[in-house]
Amino acid sequence: LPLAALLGLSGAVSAQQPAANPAATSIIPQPVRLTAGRGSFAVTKATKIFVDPKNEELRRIGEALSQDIKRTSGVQPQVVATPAKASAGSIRLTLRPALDTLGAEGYTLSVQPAQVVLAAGNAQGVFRGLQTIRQLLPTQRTTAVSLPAVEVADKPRYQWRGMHLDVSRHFFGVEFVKKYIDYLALHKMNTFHWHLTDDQGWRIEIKKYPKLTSVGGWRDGTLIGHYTDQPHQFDNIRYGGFYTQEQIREVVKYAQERYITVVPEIEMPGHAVAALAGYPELSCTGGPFKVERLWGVFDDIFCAGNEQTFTFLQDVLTEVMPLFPGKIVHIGGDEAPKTRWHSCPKCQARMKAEGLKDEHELQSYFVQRMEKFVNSKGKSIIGWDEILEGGLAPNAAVMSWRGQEGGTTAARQQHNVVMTPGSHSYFDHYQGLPELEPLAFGGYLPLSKVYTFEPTPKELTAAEQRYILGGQANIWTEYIPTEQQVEYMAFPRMSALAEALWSPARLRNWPDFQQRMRQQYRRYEAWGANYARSAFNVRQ
Ligand code: TNX
Repeated sequence: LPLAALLGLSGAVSAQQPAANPAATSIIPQPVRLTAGRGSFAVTKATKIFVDPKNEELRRIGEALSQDIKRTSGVQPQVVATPAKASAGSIRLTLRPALDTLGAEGYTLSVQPAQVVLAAGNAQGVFRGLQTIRQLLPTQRTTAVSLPAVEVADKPRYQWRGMHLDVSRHFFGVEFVKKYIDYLALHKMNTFHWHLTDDQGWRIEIKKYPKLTSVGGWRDGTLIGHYTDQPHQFDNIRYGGFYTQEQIREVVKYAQERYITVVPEIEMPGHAVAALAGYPELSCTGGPFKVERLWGVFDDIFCAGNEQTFTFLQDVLTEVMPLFPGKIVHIGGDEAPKTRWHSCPKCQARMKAEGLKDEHELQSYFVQRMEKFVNSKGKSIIGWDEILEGGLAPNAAVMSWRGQEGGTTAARQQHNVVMTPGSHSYFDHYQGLPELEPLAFGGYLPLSKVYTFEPTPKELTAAEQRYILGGQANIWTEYIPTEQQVEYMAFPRMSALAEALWSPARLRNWPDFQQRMRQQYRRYEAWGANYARSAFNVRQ
């Protein structure tokens, strides 16, 4: 089979092949191999979507495609289970064991005037391929829907292609979170990192500790304007919200149906003020505390000298883990000042008893205890790169945010790594000239820079590079109070990120990407998504 050849390194790519229909050359992220053909496949009233019999997943994917076609044409193709080969004149979604060579998410797509065949080794691959078909559809309603002829063979470069969302600093309801997951799916992303707890709000119901949400889920107001050393002004409006466990399950199922893994983050030991507001006995001083209205890093964190802290966090994780079928739990670990631990007799006693030489080693002890617990339940942890300090827990993965150095160090220690450097993947930073942009978190991250994001450090050996699982962008929401603003910060940068993480590095081509983005902007319009025009207009 010329499969290897299809995916071979030498093939021509779309960028060099002009096609009649711009949609055919405007796939984002750029597929591994794409050849524009002649003519197009016309969708008519008679068009059917054939799926392998008795395959519920393919049927669901077929129904999704049918809905899409209905939205553009008004005609809703019927989804029918039929044996192979009956696909002439129609669209077929099918599993082919031979395509396992493309990995868990690879697929092939053949659009010819006579028929469309989307095939993969498993349903997940078919779902990724569905996103390519979606991009071939017209972005505006028309009675004459057709797909440009094209041959695609495709698979992702990285296995972790993630987007994070901070729902603590500002809260976003279930409906928006689902929409966000849809946006990820459309970009062939596969991981949603849900930042559920922080100083300004605890957002997940824990039945054993109701005050986490009844107290920790609400704050007395929010800072107005930028966090500076000027006197602070607050709006004094009670603000908050949280997800019930039932809602969490609903979101997780929604993500699962889109082959997206949800990684929950429960912050420890730092960024814990909202939790401490409900349970001040878990701090070193005993409190009292109020849910934070300011942004930043706070001295009061979970007390490492207090056995109750560990019992509490294990209880919390015992409720959290069964809600998320994914294997990985994010335990935070970032920005934990050691001020309180330093002046806490119980923490000092613990350090002495355990032979720990400083508070960094105490944090390492903390994380290792939590890791043991999580591992005992068949799951593993990931944490921000601070968890390297004082010694990495034996099975922990590292999320490298303070540049890529932490990730590089972790990979050398044979630990899995997700790269999410502030320099290339912080979507809370400005994407255009700050004078012309809505208030953001400082930093300047234009679209062109996201496009150059390279998760694999050159200085690693080939063996070490295998520990780089992929990359992710983070949307911290201190200055992002609305859903529209989340979309504005996400788009168009999510599209550049998707290509950096999915497409082979050798196909990265900024002018060609910009050209394809013209069609992508039309897609944003069709989705009803808000996006930054400024990213397109200012210096890149
Ligand atoms: C640092 S990134 C933080 C967050 C802030 C973010 C703002 C990280 C692990 N911690 O708490 O929201 O900067 O860019």
